[in-house]
Amino acid sequence: MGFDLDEDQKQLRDLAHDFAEKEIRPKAPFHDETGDWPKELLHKAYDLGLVNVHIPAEYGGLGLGALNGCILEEEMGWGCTGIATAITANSLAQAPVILAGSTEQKKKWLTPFSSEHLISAYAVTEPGAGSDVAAIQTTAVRKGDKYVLNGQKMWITGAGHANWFFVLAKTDKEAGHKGMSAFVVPRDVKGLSVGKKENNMGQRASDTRGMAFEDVEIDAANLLGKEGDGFVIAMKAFDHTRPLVAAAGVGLARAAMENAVLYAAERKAFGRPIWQHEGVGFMIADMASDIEAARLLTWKAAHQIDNNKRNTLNAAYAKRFTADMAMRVAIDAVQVFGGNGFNKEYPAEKLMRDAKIFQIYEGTSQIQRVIIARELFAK
Ligand code: CO8
Ligand code: FAD
Repeated sequence: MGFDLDEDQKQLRDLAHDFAEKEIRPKAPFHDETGDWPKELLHKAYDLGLVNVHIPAEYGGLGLGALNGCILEEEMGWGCTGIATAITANSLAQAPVILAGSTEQKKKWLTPFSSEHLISAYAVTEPGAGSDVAAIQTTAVRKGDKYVLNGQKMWITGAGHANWFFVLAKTDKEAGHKGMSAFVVPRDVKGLSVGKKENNMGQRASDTRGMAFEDVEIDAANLLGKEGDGFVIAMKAFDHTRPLVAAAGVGLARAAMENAVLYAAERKAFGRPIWQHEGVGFMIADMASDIEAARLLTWKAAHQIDNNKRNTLNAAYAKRFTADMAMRVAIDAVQVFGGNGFNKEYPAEKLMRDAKIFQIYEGTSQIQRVIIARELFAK
């Protein structure tokens, strides 16, 4: 792998950048302020082919590799990570079906995305268990050719608009992570209810909700893999999606740095542009070099997927480093802007609020360190 993008990748980057600049950025403040779901933007992204990009060609998708997905994601994250999350959440829910679904299941659940703008959501976290996935309480009990689901999910991105959900549930409550199974649950089933949109600190364009399952019956054919495979399916999906999330974090940090550079060149204190004061210039130098480092980690984790190598360790490196880096860069951008950094008329404030979630969702920064330490000591 070289460090230069090929012509196709440059085109992809430019397409996504153009969309981010001309469509996402102008509307981002409105969606941040109101929390309105960016339906029109999602439709436009769909029409441009920027959504569902990882669905294999034989199921009607673009079959885009992980590295290309990261290139796309960085640009959309540069535009607005709230809107980028709303757009990309489909990929997270689709990943387990791509990885573990049978041909029939892939045809049934993935192919419709090619002809219609549909939404899918990934429902693993519960009110009582987020980091500790094996501690979830939702159950799925086999009854003839059906499974009956009971339980609750929390913080599910896109839940208010999803046509179907990837759901992790326990088919054997006594067997820990080996008793977990993975299902596709259509939205229109009896007993499934979705809560109100949560009023979050950042990424407010994205939709996050709780869900409840009360004697929800689904076809047994919606089980992905075998009973007991669910935990590993969910983990393998994270290996694929953590680099994408990291790429969006790189995009956010890049936006914060660019704003800081422009401001620090313009704003004067003590008779010179503030970047010429070492305290400010060094902050921006750190931003720039950390962004480069984060992108390289992210691309390496993606490159491993594209070369059929297990990337658990590198996905965790990328997610941890990028999340912490994006938060640090966004905080420093506020500092560069001084009082204006604390004000909603300037861009740094929103970027700082949006950055925080990178250290929480798709596995917190602590959990990434847990994974890194385990992987290192397992060797
Ligand atoms: N690949 C294959 N197998 C794996 C993997 C993997 N990556 N990880 C673990 N396993 C296997 C282990 O080898 C082990 O196998 P065995 O039973 O044979 O020994 C088994 O799974 C159990 O593994 P662990 O002992 O490591 O399991 P633990 O219970 O200790 O927990 C974790 C492991 C890593 C802490 C796990 O619980 C975890 O990842 N927690 C974080 C949860 C998380 O990331 N949640 C995110 C929810 S989704 C979300 O936030 C979406 C945000 C919206 C984003 C939208 C844009 C895309
Ligand atoms: P907890 O697990 O209770 O953790 C609380 C604190 O303890 C954290 O700081 C954590 O790092 C720390 N901690 C826990 N265990 C350890 C440990 N072993 N070592 C060190 N520190 C530890 N989930 C989905 O399934 N699908 C989604 O689409 C989705 N989207 C989300 C969108 C948003 C906006 C938010 C806020 C969350 C979303 N989540 C989603 C859930 C998200 O993945 C969880 O919030 C996250 O994994 C943390 O789980 P928790 O909130 O239960 O925190």
